[in-house]
Amino acid sequence: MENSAKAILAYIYKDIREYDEYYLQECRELCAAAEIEVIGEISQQARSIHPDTGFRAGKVEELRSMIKALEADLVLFCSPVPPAVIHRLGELLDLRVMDRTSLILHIFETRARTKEAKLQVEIASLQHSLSTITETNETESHQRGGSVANRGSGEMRSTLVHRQVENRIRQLKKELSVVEKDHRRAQERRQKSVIRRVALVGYTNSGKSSLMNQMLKRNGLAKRQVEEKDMLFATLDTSVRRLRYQSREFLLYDTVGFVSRLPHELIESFRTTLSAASEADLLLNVVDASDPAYRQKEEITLETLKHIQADHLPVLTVYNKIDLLDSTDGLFGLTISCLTGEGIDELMAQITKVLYPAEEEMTCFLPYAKIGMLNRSRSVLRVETLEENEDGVYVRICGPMDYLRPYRSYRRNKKEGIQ
Ligand SMILES: Nc1nc2c(ncn2[C@@H]2O[C@H](COP(=O)(O)OP(=O)(O)OP(=O)(O)O)[C@@H](O)[C@H]2O)c(=O)[nH]1
Ligand SMILES: [Mg+2]
Repeated sequence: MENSAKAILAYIYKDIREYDEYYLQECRELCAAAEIEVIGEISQQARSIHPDTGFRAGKVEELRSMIKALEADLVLFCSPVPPAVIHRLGELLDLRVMDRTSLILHIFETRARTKEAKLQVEIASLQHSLSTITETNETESHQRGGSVANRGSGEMRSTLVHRQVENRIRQLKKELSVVEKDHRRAQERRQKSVIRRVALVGYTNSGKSSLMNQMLKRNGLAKRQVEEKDMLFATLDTSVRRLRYQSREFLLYDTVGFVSRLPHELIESFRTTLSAASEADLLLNVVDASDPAYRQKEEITLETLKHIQADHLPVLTVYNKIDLLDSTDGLFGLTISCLTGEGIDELMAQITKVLYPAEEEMTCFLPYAKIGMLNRSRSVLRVETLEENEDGVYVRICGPMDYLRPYRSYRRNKKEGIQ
C-alpha cells in the first residue's frame, strides 16, 4: 500500500450499546501508524450485515459519493465483516476496501526487520488471504447453487490460487521452523535452568522496551539496550536479558505489544515469540497511565493474555509515564517513569519479592567435591558468608525453601563443624 493513502473509515453496529468509540479511536491510531490519512467516516446501525455489501443499498450510494467528493483511495472496515463482503464491495466501488486485520498485518509488515519476524508476518498475511479466498468462493458458489456443474472459470482459478497459497505457507513454515530452532533450543535451556523469568507485556507503545532499558541501566548494562520508539509495534522480536537485583537474578523478556482483537493469524504465527510471555514466572503489565483510555488498554492486555493462554500467571501492573501526570491518585499498582527513572528501584524490589518469596537461611558445610552445587543454583540462592578449610567450605546461604532442599543433608552448625 502506498504511503499517505487517504481512507474513509466504515463502521456497522447492531445497536447503540454496541457502538464503541474507543474501538473507532484505536482504528484511527492504527491508520496513523500505517501513515494512512483518515479523511472521512461513515457508519450505519443495522440489525445484520448485508451479505453482499455490508452496508444497506442507500448507505453504499452515500459511501460512493463520499469517495468521489473526498477523493478517497481506500475504505477501511473497522467492524468485523466477512471477507466476501470486503471483496465484493471493493469490486462494486472499484476501490481498495480492506479490513482491520489487513491493516494490522500491513503495519507488522512494514515493521518486521529480522528474518523470523518477516516470515511470521508473511505467514499470517497469507493465512488471512486464504480465509478471504475460501469464504468468497463459498459464498459465490452458494449464490450460484453450489453444484460442480455451476462452477465457473473464476472459481477454478481461485481454487488454484488457494492451492498455491497453501503451498507457499507450508514452505514458509518450514523456513520459519529452521530460523526458530536456535531460539527454541535457547528457550529449552532456560526452562531447564532454575533462573526465574519475567516478561514485559502490555498495549503497544506503553513503554515496555523503555522499562527494559531502565532496568539494564541499573545493572550497568546500558550497552545492551533495546530499541524504544514512539510508534505502534516498534518491537516485533523478543529480546531477553539477564538482570540482577540485590544478588537475585532473573531473565527479563521484552516482546511484541498488544492491541484489541489482535488477529488470530498473528497470534498463531507469532506463537514462538509470544511464548516468552506464556512461559514466564511473572508478567509485568506495562500501562501508559498518561493515556486517557488506559483502563481499556489494561483490559485489552488481560484479554490478549487469555488468548495466548497466559492468564493463569501472576501479573504485576505497572503504571508508566507518570512524569506526564499531575497526580497518581487512583492508580492502584506500581507507578513508574521510564523517562525520569522514578519507581524503577521499587519495581525491581517488588519483582524479586514475588519471584523469591519465603526465603530461608541455612548454614552448611560442603566438601570440595560438592561445591559445584553452589554454582548451579547461584542465580537463585545468595551466599551470605563463605569460609574455607582444608576439606571444604562453610557457607551461609539464603533463598527460597525449594532451592535449599538439596542442601539439607549438609546442614551444619559452624560450631559443630569446628569441633
Ligand atoms: N514521557 C514519557 N515517555 C515515555 C516513558 N516511557 C516510555 N516513553 C516513550 O513512549 C514511547 C514508546 O516507548 P517504547 O518503550 O518503545 O514502548 P513499547 O511498549 O516497547 O512499544 P512497542 O514495542 O511498540 O509495543 C517512546 O517514545 C518512549 O520514549 C515515560 O515514562 N515517560
Ligand atoms: Mg517495544
